[in-house]
Parts: sequence; C-alpha cells; structure tokens
Amino acid sequence: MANQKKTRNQNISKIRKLRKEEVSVDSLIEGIRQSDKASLARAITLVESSNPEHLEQAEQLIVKSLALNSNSIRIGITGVPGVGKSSFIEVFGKTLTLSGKKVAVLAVDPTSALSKGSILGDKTRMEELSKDPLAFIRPSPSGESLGGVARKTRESIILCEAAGYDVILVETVGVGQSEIAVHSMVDFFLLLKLSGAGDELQGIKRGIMEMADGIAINKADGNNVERAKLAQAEFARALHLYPPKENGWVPKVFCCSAVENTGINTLWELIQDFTKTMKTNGHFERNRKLQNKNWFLQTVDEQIKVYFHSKKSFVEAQEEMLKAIEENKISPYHAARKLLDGLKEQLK
Ligand SMILES: Nc1nc2c(ncn2[C@@H]2O[C@H](COP(=O)(O)OP(=O)(O)O)[C@@H](O)[C@H]2O)c(=O)[nH]1
Ligand SMILES: [Mg+2]
Repeated sequence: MANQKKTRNQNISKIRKLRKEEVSVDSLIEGIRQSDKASLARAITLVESSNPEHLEQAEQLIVKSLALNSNSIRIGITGVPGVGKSSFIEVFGKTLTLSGKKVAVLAVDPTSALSKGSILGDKTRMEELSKDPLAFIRPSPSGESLGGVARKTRESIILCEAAGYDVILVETVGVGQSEIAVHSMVDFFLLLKLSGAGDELQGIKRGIMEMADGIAINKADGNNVERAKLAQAEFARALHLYPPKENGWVPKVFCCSAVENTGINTLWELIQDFTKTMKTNGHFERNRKLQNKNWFLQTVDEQIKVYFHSKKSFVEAQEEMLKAIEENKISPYHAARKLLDGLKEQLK
C-alpha cells in the first residue's frame, strides 16, 4: 500500500514538473533570440522528443528559427575514437571564443544510448569550453537509428544558429556511417588522423578522403612531431591523386596538437579561406541548398517506408510473399514486383 502511494505521488510530481516545463513556442523563440542558453536547451529537447504532442511545437520552432538570419559556418569533425576530437574541439573552441565568436558543439553518436561513456568523456575533455559563456555544448541526441540522430542534430544546428552561434562544430563518433551523415549537414569537413608506423593510408576508410576538406595530423607533439610531418607529406601526395572537387577546393593537410596548441590557427585560417572562396564562387549556398534537397528526398523515402510498414495489409502481403519464397514458389524479384503492383493498384 505504502509503495503504491509512493508511486502515485511520484507520478503526480512528474506530471506537475512536465506542466511547469511547458512553455510556449513564442517565449522559447524570444529566449533563443536573446541567446538564452536555457531556452535553447529546452528547444532542442522539444526537437529531440519522440512524443507526438511535441512534434508540432518542434516544427514551429524550426520554421521560426529559419526566419532568423544567420551567418554561421558548420564544421564537421571526424576521426577514429581516441584520435583526439574532443580535446581538439576544446582548444579550437576556446581560440574562437577568445576572438569573440560564439561556438556551439553538437555530436552525432548513435551508440550513445548504449554506452554513456562518450558523453562523460566529452564533458571532461571540454572542461574549459563547457564553462565558457560564449560556448554551448550539447551531447548527442539518443535515438535508435543514425537517421533519427541525424535529423535531431540537423534541427539543433538551426536552433543554435537562430541563437546567434557563429561556428557550429559537429563531432562524429567516427564509426559506421556517421561520417556520411555529418558530412551531409556541414559546410567544411575535417578529418583528424594519427601518424602511424609509416603506411599512413592503410586502413583509411574508403570515401573518407573524398569527403574531407581538410586533414589534420593530430597529436603532433613531443617525439611524434617528425612522424607527423612525414604523414602530412604522404597525405598531401595522396590527395593530389584524387580528381579535383566540383567546387574547385583542394583539400589541405596540416599538423596540429591540442596539448601544445599548435596548428589551430592554421585550421581557422584555412576555414576562413574556404568560406570566402566558396561564397565567392557560389558553392557555399549551392551546397546548403543541395543538402536540403537531399535531406527532403531522404525523408520522403523514409516516411514512405514507415507508412507502408505500418499498414496491416502491406505487412500481410509481405508475409505471404516470404512464405512463397520459402517454398520456392516465386523468385524474390518477382515477389517484390507482385507486391508493389498490388500497392500501385490501391493507390490509383
Ligand atoms: N599527445 C597528445 N595527446 C592528445 C592530444 N589530443 C588528445 N590527446 C589524448 O588522446 C586521448 C583521446 O582524446 P579524445 O579527445 O577523448 O579523443 P576522441 O575520442 O577522438 O574525442 C586522450 O587521452 C587525450 O588526452 C594531443 O594533441 N596530443
Ligand atoms: Mg570524443
């Protein structure tokens, strides 16, 4: 009995807390305009929520945020776990805030729901930045799929921009497909690498060299400096073998160290040079528009899938086909066609 009462009281206090937390979209937008971090954090929580009641509010927040002008630069940072991304962001972020820039740090880590480790790691690695009034740090949204996490992060970028953040840094875990997702939401994509035992290009993920706008050989400090320089030369040579990018940009390689705070200014100059060049030749805007169009198309594809898989008749027809395939009565391709022809009939 006592336990039941306790649970009931807990539930009541939860409901009260939720009610208290409810704030209107307009007051949140006002807070965001004034760059109030608590309002920004709340808005992001709404965007991340899977509660259908929050969906509409989240959409309104995004629409209103998009209407606010922004002149931001979005930078993606990738590299294998342990390469030093978070430490790098701490030092890079501090350099930017010292020059008066407002910096938002977001992360895409679809594994974060499983292992809370990376979030804790980031907090300790970004100790100074997390206390900085000009910086806003938000750990990766949790979500069951990379697609879900990516959507939430994209929308968080828009909210941060509405709150006046000039530089948006998006860290990826550097495993699986998360780089591709982050690459599709940023203007500049930075790859962090370590100098190894000589053959630097071995083991590098396919496609990642083509995605990078800059490559930083990290931890170039102590007795690692020479090796880092050799790696830099090797990467520079390798990059020459790639066909030029459509936007005309030639990716650059440089050495850096978060411990000794070297190479950080080189990167910032590189990014400024990149932004200026891309804005002049029109690729900056073009790329953002292309990203938006791709994002739209991808969402439509996903939603179509979700819609059909939620339909009983579709699931049943699929089961039927699976059974026929199991019994060797139909070829997989034929079965797929038959199933889709049935759908097309229904849509007519
Ligand atoms: N020597 C050296 N160590 C570094 C540097 N940056 C990070 N580290 C160390 O590398 C480890 C991983 O760093 P972290 O920033 O968490 O990497 P992440 O997993 O890519 O975010 C930590 O032990 C850091 O102290 C650097 O510039 N030089
Ligand atoms: Mg990290």
